[in-house]
Amino acid sequence: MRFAVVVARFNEMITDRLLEGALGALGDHDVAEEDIDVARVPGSFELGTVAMQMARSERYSAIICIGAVIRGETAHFDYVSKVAAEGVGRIGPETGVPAVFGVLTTDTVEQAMVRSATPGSNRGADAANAAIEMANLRRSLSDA
Ligand code: INI
Repeated sequence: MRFAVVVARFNEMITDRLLEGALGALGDHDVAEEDIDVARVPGSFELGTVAMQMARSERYSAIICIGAVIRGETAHFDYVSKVAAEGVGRIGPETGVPAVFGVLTTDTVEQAMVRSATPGSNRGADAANAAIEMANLRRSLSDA
């Protein structure tokens, strides 16, 4: 199985921790490094575009999307998180390739730190585990 990981650079301190968690979980399931491609995008707003292109390439068993949208003071949070969720959410139904949402949406940096801890509760690892589960399910259903 091959996996793509699309990572937003915005809030990189957090998304690096989520990426580390995702790669750790893939490694724990014996996914080899050469079977993982990592693509970086400017922010969570752009995740869906690149993840869709990677899904359509038919090279991947699943796509893992990683980002961190932190509310702060502006309405930007609502626009970015909505586009990120809708963009990633379309990919599975439209292409048949599972795309999972490893995007934190938090009020504060502190909350994002807690949800990207390693070891601990790491949303990137959770997303990778969901991707593996979906990839296995897709394979078993197409074998049936
Ligand atoms: N992108 C994020 O991934 N997280 C954020 O919290 C964020 N905020 O708050 O602005 C953010 N903005 C950038 C956005 O994703 C796009 O890269 C940018 O608007 C260019 O399209």
